[in-house]
Amino acid sequence: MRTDTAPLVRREDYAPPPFWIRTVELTFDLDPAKTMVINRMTVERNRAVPAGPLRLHGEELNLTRVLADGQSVSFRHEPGFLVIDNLPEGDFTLEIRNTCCPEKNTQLSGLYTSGGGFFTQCEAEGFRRITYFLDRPDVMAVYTVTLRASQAQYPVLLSNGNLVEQGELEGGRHFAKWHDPFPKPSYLFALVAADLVAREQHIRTRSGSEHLLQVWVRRGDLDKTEHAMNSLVASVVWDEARFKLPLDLERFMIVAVGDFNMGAMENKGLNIFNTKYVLATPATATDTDYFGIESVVGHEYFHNWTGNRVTCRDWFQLSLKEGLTVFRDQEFSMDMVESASARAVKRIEDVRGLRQVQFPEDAGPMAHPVRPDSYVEINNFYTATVYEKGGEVVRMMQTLVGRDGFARGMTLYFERHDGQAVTCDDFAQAIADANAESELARTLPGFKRWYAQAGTPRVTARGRYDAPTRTYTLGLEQAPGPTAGPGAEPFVIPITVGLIGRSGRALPVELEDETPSSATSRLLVLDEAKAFFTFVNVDEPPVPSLLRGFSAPVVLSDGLGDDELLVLLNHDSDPFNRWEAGQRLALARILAAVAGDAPDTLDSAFVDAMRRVLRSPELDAAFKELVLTLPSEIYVAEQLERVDPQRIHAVRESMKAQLAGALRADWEWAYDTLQVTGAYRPDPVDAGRRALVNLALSMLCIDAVARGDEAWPGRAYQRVKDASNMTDRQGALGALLGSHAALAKPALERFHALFANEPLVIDKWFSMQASAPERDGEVFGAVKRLLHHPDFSLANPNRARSLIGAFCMGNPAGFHRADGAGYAFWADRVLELDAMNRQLAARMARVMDRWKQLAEPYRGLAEAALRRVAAHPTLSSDTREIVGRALG
Ligand code: 0A1
Ligand code: ZN
Repeated sequence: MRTDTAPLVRREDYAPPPFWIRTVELTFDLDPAKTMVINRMTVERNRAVPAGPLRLHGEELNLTRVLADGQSVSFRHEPGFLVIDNLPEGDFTLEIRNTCCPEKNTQLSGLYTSGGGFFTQCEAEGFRRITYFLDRPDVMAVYTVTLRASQAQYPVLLSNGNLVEQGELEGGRHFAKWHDPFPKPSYLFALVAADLVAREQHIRTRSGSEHLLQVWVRRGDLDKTEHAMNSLVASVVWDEARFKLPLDLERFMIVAVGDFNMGAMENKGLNIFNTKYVLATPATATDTDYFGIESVVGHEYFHNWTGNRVTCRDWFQLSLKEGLTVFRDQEFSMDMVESASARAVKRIEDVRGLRQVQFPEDAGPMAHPVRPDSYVEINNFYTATVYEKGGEVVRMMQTLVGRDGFARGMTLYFERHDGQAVTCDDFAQAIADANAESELARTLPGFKRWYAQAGTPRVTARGRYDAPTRTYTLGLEQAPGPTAGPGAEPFVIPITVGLIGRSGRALPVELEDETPSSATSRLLVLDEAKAFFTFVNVDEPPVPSLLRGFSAPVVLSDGLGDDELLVLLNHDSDPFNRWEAGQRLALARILAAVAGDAPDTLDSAFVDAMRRVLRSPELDAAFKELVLTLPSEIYVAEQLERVDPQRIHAVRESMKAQLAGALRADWEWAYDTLQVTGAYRPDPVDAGRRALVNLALSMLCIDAVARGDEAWPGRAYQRVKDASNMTDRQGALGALLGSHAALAKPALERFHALFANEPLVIDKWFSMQASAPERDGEVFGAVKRLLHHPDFSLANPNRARSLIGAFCMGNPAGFHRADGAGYAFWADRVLELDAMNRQLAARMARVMDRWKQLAEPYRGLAEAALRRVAAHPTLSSDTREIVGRALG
């Protein structure tokens, strides 16, 4: 067990390994209490570095023997390592035998049991919990794996690559032998032994090769795998079409497991998934779940090239695979929809997520560059910065070289690096080299600062119109975010801009000395601290539409007032900025009321603008729902130096109630006219209508409860009982909870009774209660009671997240209590979790990242809770790193 003495690992200390492991033959005798592992490796000395002992990683293992070239050798243990000093000269074989105990593995890292089967999770450093190894991503080997287990209990035996042999053994046992022809790092190893069934599909790729796709689940879940399989087929087709990247194995498997720390894992040819991202039927999964499955299936599949064929040299390069693969899965989801509007909706949702999670991370104690410089526990760096900001960095590259140029860059990247373990620099270099004339190539050294400097840059824009010369001069200035560190240098910031006349006309965007063009949108590149751009042939004072499509992960301040924002909301041809204008109008009002500078009554200009959006015949329902949803409490808090979560909650709830009342007739119209009829289809058009109808229902319930009218809550209750799909059923239950309707209680009981045997739906049941708007401590009381509910278990990560995560992270007003009881609850749960699953505990600990921003009495109480956790004598290094940084 790692303890608080775990050392800091630094990027600058990277050194190549003194040995390579070229092949690995693993034999497992699977037993929940004592699994035996035989590990035969061929080892080569790395002659490029000085000779030294072989130091193999190992954690919670029992070693039974070590043979080098068939002879026993002496060895010693150091914390976390098996050290062998006297090895044969030259290359040799090494055989290690050890045991491990899967049923006691509550960390869910390494080999563990779940639902009566065996599963593995080796990223980032789980392989060392299975056997002794050079458990680092630059050591790539070819694996042959033999699994032996009871045939009755574990009829299905899977590992990476291709099945080469299987058969029966004595004593009711059987075996399967798998061979993966592609050299891979140990973190991509996987095995599964369980009683499972598969949905299968054969596909022929463009190049004519045949492949078998399988989605393995528990018996009884097969009817929930159609969408995952469709998503997998679509992913294979898309990667070949867009990037010419084919499926390279005869067989590609997805396996679903109910106990999993993360979303899913891209093990070569054997992806292991959290059930949440596999199982769906219209009755059990929402539209959001369906889209989540599509994107995670895509993400893991796309890793086959970006991560597996080309992997990371060291864990500091994690974004090499994660940022790039997030970008690819986002592009995939966008390419899956037909309309430009649906693409924009996806972009808005992605940016909303980035701002809600990554921006706060980048401003707080866990701020780190996309390519971090140091860590104690690498598992703590699977962050929104590495993933989502990393994805934005790749997106900016595509913006700077164009879509075709980016595809060319990808081709060069694979020509250069297929089969290698490389760095973020190698990737950026390949994209730039394939586009020698591009803005990326011109600015590459500066562009790479996105990998090196933390913090969200601030961009300030000021425009001046000159009527006599019909010119508009835009001044752009950048400043690094406060966490960028001393000496931060300017970023290379692509800013897509348009100019709009007061009547909504798109104006030309020609710069001085350019050949005239009819374009109404263009790219500016800000690569210095400050720059001016002069637009010509501008007939009227324009409203600038900057950072279209959110072309860079920055905070923009453009000084636009209400009138100008209304022009953008009503007329911008860029849907992202149209949505943004609406959010900014709302945000300005919330912030003014929170500060006490304005009453929390909404003005008619804002209400009318929202009504126009809701009633617009041109806009899609999905887009309307995004505009009409007020900025979240967390996003509001991020705009403030001192945060009073209760005040933010009160203001936002009051404004929601006003929008509910002022637009009552419009919500009724939306509810009545936009219902989706016919069979459930998880497509963006239907999903958008369901989202807007559900928003309308929740607004109508809020307004009705305030007026003492029972009709709308009655309708919502009816819908909980008889909705034909989970999106509508959950929407109706949410409307009752969100309006504090008396019918919420019987509706919850009904919901539970209907889905008592569906764990993923019971997760929703917990999380909806935990994230319901707080009033008089009712939600907190319910959460404490739910801890003792027979369905609750801290050991199952999905369930723990659905109650504790949903409350502590998703319910600011419930959690931040003036008596500090929310923080005490958090501390107790983190300590309980830490003793069984340190990765999960460390994630829950992140809730307190922004405690220093809190106003009193919250701040002092939060600090006390953090100190209590930090003082715990047996705290894991994972959680210690998080609370240590928070207390900083
Ligand atoms: N590479 C996976 C995510 C993942 C990372 C770590 C894990 O265990 C600590 C598990 C999964 C992905 O990006 O999907
Ligand atoms: Zn990933």
